[in-house]
Amino acid sequence: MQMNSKILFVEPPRNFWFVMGEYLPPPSTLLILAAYVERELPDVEIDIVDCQADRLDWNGLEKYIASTDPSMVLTSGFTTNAYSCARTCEIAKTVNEDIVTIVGGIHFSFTPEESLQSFPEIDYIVRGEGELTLVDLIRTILNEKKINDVLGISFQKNKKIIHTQQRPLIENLDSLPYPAYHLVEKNMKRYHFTMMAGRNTPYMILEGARGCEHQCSFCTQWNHWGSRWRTKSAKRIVDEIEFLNETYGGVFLWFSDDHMKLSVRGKPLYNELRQRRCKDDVMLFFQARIDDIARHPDLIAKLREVGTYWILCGVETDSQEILNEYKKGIKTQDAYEAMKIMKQNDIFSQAMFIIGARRDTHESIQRLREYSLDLTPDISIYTTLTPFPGTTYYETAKKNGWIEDTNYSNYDMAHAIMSTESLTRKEVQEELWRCYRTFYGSLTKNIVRVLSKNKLKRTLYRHMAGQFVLEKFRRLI
Ligand code: B12
Ligand code: SF4
Repeated sequence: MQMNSKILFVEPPRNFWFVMGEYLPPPSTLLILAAYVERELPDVEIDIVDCQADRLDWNGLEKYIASTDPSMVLTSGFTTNAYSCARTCEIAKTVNEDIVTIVGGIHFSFTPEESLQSFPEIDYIVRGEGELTLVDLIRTILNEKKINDVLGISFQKNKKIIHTQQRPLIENLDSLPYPAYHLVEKNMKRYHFTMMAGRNTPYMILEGARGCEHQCSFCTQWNHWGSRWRTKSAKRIVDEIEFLNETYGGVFLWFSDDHMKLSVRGKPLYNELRQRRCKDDVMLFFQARIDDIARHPDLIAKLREVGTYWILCGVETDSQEILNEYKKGIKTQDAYEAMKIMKQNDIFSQAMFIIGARRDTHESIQRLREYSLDLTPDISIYTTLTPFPGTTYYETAKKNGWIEDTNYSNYDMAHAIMSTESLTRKEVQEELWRCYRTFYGSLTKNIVRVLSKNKLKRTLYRHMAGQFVLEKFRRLI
């Protein structure tokens, strides 16, 4: 029987990250992939179901798949979402065992052997960059050609796991189409990030660059993207910003880029944006390294003029020794400079910290807490060192038997996964709670913050200082 050419991208029901409050993100990865398939395979019928936005639980998803009768079901997730991806495939197979199930993304790219063994409901794993491989795979399946010729996939055949050769990366990211927001247009009003931009501010994710040329030991991103940083041109990025703003009213725009690389893109982005009307309407969020910010105060001031509103940066720890161990390549002093520059330019500063390094003790984490207070970022997010598959840290931790919790649902950086040399996993979890309590629990500081003139700051502190976040962290102990 000839297979129909209907493919369904699924954003499955997921648990959200309670730390950042109430939000509903657009399924950015699926939109990026769907746009490419739509352009390259115009005869293929594409649908996206976003279970969060459509308020579908697992039963609802099953009914949706049954009623739309796709021949392929595709989904994406990172480590903490691995089981929800597998469950999506399982449900597709329950509806109709002939549905071909395809998954991709960081987690599956680094665990193809393990994932295919644990989840027989997954037919194909697309490793690494998805666009070209996915189009090749769909075409090959529909035309019943030889699967082994598709580069960059892993699958099982006759109980044997096959990994085809890695596919080379796309050289020109400008060649990619805009993400397919038109396929989720009915949900546009639902995508929001209350704490970061307000409940009614349209929230969209866009991609300017892929990868990173640094090699931090706890991070998957450089490895996933072949240790390279590739960017779209400034014109293309700004065209995309303008398009999202003018077509869908996107205001809070979140760059998915792992590394802003101001030294290369700061000036061209400013020059492009300053000529566009949308600069007065958008609220741009991006992630930058603290050394990059510290070295480019002029560019931060310029990017503020054209809508930059919130910057997230990985400060990680106060200990230079641990920073070196992480291969982070920054100096603790850079963080003071970066925070000062963001403050001077009235940009919301979000500092990320990691606790639970092997040599961490109660005292060293106390020092990290004091350092985080001393830096005075607008918001501090503390996380536990998490051995994500694909990181060099994971390899070390696995070899040394440090990984105590192998339940991937807990790999959300809020659960302690490992002990340290002197702290048990429970003690690391307690320390994490203490970090939040110290930063957000001070009554006097919070009264000042909650009375801030800035409405978003008030919302944020009310959320963080409120019992909800602290209580959630306490319950994890
Ligand atoms: C935006 C974002 C979010 C958004 C929501 C994302 C969403 N749409 O659901 C929010 C803010 C909610 C979020 C939350 C979290 N996030 Co987040 N997030 C990102 C970010 C910055 C961008 C995601 C994105 O759009 N990428 C762009 C796309 C194109 O890249 P991609 O997903 O890798 O997809 C490509 C390939 O991998 C492949 N592919 C991927 N999936 C599939 C599927 C198929 C079928 C195929 C064929 C191919 C394919 O093709 C794509 C195109 O080439 C990434 C960092 C990053 N740059 O990816 C972190 C990241 C994914 N988040 C991360 C984490 C840890 C989290 C949190 C757990 C905690 C936290 N600290 O934020 C929570 C978990 C929430 C939850 N329960 O799901 C980590 C994951 C690490 C890991 N290895 O698991 C990342 C990598 C950040 C980092 N630097 O470590 N996140
Ligand atoms: S943590 Fe940041 S700087 Fe380090 S490798 Fe990952 S993306 Fe690059």
